[in-house]
Amino acid sequence: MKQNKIFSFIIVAVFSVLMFTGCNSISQTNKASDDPSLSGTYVFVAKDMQNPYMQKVYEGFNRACNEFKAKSLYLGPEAPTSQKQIEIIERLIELNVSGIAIAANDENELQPALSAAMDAGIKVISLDSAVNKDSRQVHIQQADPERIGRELIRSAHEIAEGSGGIAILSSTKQAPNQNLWISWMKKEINENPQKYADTPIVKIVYGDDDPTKSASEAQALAVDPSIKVIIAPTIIGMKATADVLKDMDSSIKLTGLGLPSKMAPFIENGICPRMYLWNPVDIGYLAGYTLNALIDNKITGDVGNTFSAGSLGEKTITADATGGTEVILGDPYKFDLFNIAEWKSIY
Ligand code: RAM
Repeated sequence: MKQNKIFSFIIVAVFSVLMFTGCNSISQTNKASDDPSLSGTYVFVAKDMQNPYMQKVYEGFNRACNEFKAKSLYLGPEAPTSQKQIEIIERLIELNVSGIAIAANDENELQPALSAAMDAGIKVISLDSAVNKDSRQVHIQQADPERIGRELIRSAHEIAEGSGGIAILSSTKQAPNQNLWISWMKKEINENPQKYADTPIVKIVYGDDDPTKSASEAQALAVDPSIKVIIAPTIIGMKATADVLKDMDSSIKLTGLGLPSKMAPFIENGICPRMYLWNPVDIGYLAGYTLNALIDNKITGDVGNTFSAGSLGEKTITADATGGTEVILGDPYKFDLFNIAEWKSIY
């Protein structure tokens, strides 16, 4: 394991130098003898590298790669922007990696770079936050987006006891996964106008998955008298909002998608009566095995393909809602006072 850590460090160091020495130096040294290629390497490109959720995804991705003895690399922007992800993808093409798994900061803007990667023979999947169907061979879907969106708004409605404004503190304005979940929240309300007549969505704000910006957005919501419940469909927004509501001794309640390890105190003190998530480590692990099946030509990414995903067992590729394909990890878990004690030490 130690050797693998050293190897990963060297790879990241090499990549960092190549990233910042500009394109010319890569093309000039791109000779067979001293080609700094990363061939054989599986890369997870995060929304942003600081996010603890993304680090847990990589933990699973790396575990899978160790099991089938492939090199893995963890990369991503400092802040969740699509431009930085494009730059990373372009470098990875030059470095001749074998596969890219990406949590996208935009559904469509990555398409030229990811299409170029696939044209160069690199296998491409998205996970957690999908690119459009033409930008990848398959998407790793943590759970049914419709189920996530509807569960979150129903939960907020129940916590509000049927009356009071609901605010959403999301990630970035372009985040494909959060925007899909929010669209299902709105659809649930639009399809049930009577039920939600007194619990409308009164505000949607964006914390950019930045703890500081999320906290300042939460402070503004906390003084809005029309708001009774906040939904944060991001683990960064959840933790930042919970801290603010506690510090301000607010009566506003919180639900959303949170890491049990970070949110346990707020479930125990009642600020967050319940929340949902899935295991991010399993997402990364499943992504690693999916890439491996593509790279080894065991699957093409088409509907009906089946493959072994290590300790997760046999998985089948199904149609997604956009005409593309996906592999679904499972159902979202609900975390509350009755089960948080067992989960807070797991992830
Ligand atoms: C943040 C990210 C990620 C999302 C989780 C719930 O970590 O926005 O994409 O899936 O929250």
